Amino acid sequence: MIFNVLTLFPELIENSMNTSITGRAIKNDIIKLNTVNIRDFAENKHGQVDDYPYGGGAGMVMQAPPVYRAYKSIEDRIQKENKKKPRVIYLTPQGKVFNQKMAEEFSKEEELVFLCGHYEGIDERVLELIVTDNVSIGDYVLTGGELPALVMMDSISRLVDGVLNNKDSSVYESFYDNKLEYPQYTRPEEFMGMHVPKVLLSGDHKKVDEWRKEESLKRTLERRPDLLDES
Ligand code: 6GU
Repeated sequence: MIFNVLTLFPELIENSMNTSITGRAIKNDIIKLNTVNIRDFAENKHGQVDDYPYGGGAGMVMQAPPVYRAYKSIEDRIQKENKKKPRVIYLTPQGKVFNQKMAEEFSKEEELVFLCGHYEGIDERVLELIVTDNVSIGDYVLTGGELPALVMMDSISRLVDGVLNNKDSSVYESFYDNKLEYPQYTRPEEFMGMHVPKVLLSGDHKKVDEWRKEESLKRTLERRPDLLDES
């Protein structure tokens, strides 16, 4: 999987992605991160890439030409490699709300492009030209698309073969089968007078499995009953 990120803040993307599990996957060449600084494609020597909105109003708008040229630098490379045009994801609160099913779908692509906007957004014409998917990470407002892109890349990465090892196993987890994860315990067996559920110490794998399934369902009913309607 190659993640291409068009952004004004490449160091934010790189610092985060080079940390922890995604960082290990990048080191091991299982995923690749390619950040493209939109400012490098500015027309003027000051590197300005935004301007006042036509029609007036608050804030600044990112200009179409630098965004287009930055995107084109990725597309040209992909075309040379005889690969198909990648999906281009624009991070916007106006997009479809991201979920696990979308993460699974995106993880099947061999390459993705994330477009991160700032200020009051990006000139609509370049969006029309290059964006294939508008995605939001929830109903609240952020200052830019970088954190949403990082959220998406994190969740997509862990679905890519070889990113997780046994120790960070992904079989039983929240949203596996649209259910929340069961509670987990580790040593010590007693903490502040609270004990680990006896069944987990029993060594009876069948009983443990049953207990976990039950807790999973109980927890989902209590905390996220909306998930059960979806499945
Ligand atoms: Cl994807 N972008 C921005 N700027 N704000 C958001 C968002 C995205 N998703 C939720 N809020």
